[in-house]
Amino acid sequence: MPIAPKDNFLYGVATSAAQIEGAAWEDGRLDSIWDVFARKKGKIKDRSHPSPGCDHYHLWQKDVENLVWLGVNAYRFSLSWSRLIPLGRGELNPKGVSFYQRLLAALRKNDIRPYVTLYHWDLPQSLEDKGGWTNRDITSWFVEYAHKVDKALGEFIDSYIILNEPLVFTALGYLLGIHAPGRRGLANFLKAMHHALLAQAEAARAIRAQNKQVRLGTSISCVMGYPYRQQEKDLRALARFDALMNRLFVDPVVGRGYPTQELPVLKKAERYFAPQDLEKICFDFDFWGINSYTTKLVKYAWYVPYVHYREIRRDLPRTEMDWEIEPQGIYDLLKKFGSYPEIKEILISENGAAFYDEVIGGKIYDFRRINYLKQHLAMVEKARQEGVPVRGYFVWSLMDNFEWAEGFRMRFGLFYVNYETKERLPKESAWWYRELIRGNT
Ligand code: IFM
Repeated sequence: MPIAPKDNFLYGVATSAAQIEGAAWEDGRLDSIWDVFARKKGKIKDRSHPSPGCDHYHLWQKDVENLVWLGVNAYRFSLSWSRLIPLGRGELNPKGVSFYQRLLAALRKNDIRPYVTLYHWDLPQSLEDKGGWTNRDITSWFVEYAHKVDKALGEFIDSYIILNEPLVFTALGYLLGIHAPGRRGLANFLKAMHHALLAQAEAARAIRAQNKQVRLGTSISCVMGYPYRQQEKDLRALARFDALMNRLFVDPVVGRGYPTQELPVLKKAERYFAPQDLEKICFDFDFWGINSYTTKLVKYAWYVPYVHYREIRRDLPRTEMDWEIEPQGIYDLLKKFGSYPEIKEILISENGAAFYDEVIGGKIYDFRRINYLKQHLAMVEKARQEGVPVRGYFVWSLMDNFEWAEGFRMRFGLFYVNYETKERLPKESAWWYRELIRGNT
């Protein structure tokens, strides 16, 4: 059963600046780490560059019209730090501010609540040149950015999402080097992880101090894991997987500390702690955003350093990203986080699927995406009926966009984007979501 709008449920869609805006060097914007990373050979699988994006910077009015057509009551998007403060520090760029003011005003006029992500992976390159997330000073850079943004835009914003998926940008960007800025090594990761948590809480406190109305949350990437066998070794492997994939950026924030029992390697981060850091990384968020796409089967593996587990491929349907489709995962995650007394409210801040989409006679028959969304929403509703405080659901994504290291070839959108003409076409899933929101499905 769809959730009736009268239940005050948010039906939204989500995007991020670096993935859709384009206009990379226009009106004062300067390079983010993704602009620099994507220029390096072999980093983006389809050899594309994020700079053209979907040209949302120029076509934003069309995109707001599409939001209105869909009937969503919330839109999650991110601010580009490099557009607002091109060198990362200093004065706000008036043209950048004006762009977001116009967008926010249009959303308000159409009764669409903005959920504004402050940081969705696009650090200004000049800050990366100073060490980026591995430099402890990022805490004050980020607070300064948050403070200025909120002064300029806060009156139009209902809710902030402070960070998007800190595990992904610290692990892929600073440990494995497969995302920007392409750095590697455990020490880099541990520093980036700790500084991201510090910056997150300090920025949230800075906003709270000057803006009492706004609601504050943050979004984490989550993957529900299941044991290969019901045996001690696999169950312990699963606990390590869960500590890394789901708890690492939650437990320290709610005052439970880093999950060092499961992952002793995290103790190595202590050398980067200053007194009171464990208190400083705590913040009592109004809501938590859960981004959930897939699940994993986990098996003990002694030879994998630090985590001692590996993932086993299951015979399940998969998306174009090769992610297994198992809707039960989103339900289990909701039950898991719903049982944290420190978590007051949950949003599914991302859920969606990439499939190969083809335009046939002006239409895109993406029935696999419709099924995916339907099945996941049903699980969200089940959890909600069982008392989990889940208050909203955001489809990733409003439109096809730059899927990071995959480039533009992975299409997650409800709207198909023709990258030659930048034309947006509603896929069948967009029509379906629209009907669902109207209560007709
Ligand atoms: O496109 C990304 C988004 O930027 C963060 N969460 C996962 C999505 C799909 O990979």
